[in-house]
Amino acid sequence: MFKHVIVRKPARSMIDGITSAPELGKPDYELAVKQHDAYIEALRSCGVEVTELPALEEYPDACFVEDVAVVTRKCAIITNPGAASRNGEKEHIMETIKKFYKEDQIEYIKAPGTLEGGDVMMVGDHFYVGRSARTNEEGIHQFIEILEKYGLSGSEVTLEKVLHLKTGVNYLENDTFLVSGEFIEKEEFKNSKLILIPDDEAYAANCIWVNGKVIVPSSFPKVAQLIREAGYEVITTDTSEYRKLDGGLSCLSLRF
Ligand code: CIR
Repeated sequence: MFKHVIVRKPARSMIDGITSAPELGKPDYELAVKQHDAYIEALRSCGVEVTELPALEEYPDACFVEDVAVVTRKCAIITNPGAASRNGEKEHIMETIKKFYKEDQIEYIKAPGTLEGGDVMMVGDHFYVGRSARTNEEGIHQFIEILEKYGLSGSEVTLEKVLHLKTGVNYLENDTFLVSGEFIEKEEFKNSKLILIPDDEAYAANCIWVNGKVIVPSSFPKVAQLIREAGYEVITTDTSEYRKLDGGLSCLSLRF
């Protein structure tokens, strides 16, 4: 069960955020704020307390707060984002993390290690880490060492086609994974229950399980239906403006 969620309001500068899909156009800031408010409401309806941090104009991508920390039931790990324009975001999450974790439960990924939270998928006490353009071998090594210190474990997952691990695979508890594209055949997930994401709804592989309910991006009816058929209550919320920056539902919050 999750009790707390941390989000960060989008900044007006988000129109200059990193994107691999400029053809989708620039985000509409006003609409992005409305979608963010609705996202917070969706989370609250799952019974969590939401801490909303102020926008950071100097960091266009800072609303994707998931990337700067990994929050576990034993410790919090401040990451070292691999995207140069995002690296400084980590300094702005520490104060909030310190409200929830004691000093000796807070760890740091250090250069030359890089790691972004979007590459980390929590499955109980095990953490899968994607080795991506943003998360390197040294970052993964440090991360697993930290986990082991707290009696947790981690393992690397290779990825080739997506930005972050959770762009393509997400855990819905109950030994159930949402898998798309390159993750459908991965050894790691083969023996679990898999919900296969159709290629034309690949963006919706990034859904979040929150206390028994699953938040799904709107306009992906096939995925919503598959998740309902798997027995979950589905809440939909629109993330169209974040999609323009390669961001999905998980990227917008830290859940713990
Ligand atoms: C970036 O490229 O860093 C942002 N535009 C999107 C980050 C998405 N975050 C995530 O998948 N956890």
